[in-house]
Amino acid sequence: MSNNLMNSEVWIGVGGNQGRPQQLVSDAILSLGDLHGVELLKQSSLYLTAPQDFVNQADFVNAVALISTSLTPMELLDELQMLEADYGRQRDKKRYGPRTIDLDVLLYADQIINTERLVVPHPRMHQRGFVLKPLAELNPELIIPGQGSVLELLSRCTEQRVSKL
Ligand code: A4P
Ligand code: MG
Repeated sequence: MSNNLMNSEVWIGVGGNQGRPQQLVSDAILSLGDLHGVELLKQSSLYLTAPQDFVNQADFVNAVALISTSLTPMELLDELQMLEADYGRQRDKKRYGPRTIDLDVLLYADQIINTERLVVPHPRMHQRGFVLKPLAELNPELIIPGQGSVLELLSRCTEQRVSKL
């Protein structure tokens, strides 16, 4: 049984651009709340976003969720990766393919984590409108440790297309 006093607030980034991404992103957020040791506190609107980094692919649907969890960061990563696998298998049971759902640990309370498997704050979140805009929707005061306020960081991403669905 989890002890509420031990729970940490964690921001999760959710994205996908295959299958029916709007449905899958909504479902994946609800699935977060079904995980043992996780409570879903808030979820942002869904956003249609231009692909970043690898631009030659379909638009993404992105959102963020705020959860409270008694899981350690590594336990949480394990659970997120299992959820990603579940959603990937739903899309195409015949073969492995690109994942339909990407679940990233954006922030874990105020922790700084630098291990081979897990880097928190997520190393690219501060440059990504598709993360910053939904974060700002839920908490415009939020600070990304070592980077600055979400609103200030978002003001540098104006060239990235991010529109509320
Ligand atoms: N890992 C390290 N830190 C973390 C963390 N904080 N959260 C490791 C989650 N995982 C973390 O991730 C690769 C490895 O990162 C994991 O095994 C884990 O141990 P992955 O999810 O398997 O692969 P990926 O997502 O393809 O790679 P990566 O580097 O995480 O890519 P990004 O940064 O997630 O970018 N454009 C739009 N518009 N919307 C998007 O959602 N997403 C990407 C993927 C690119 N462009 C996009 C979007
Ligand atoms: Mg990822």
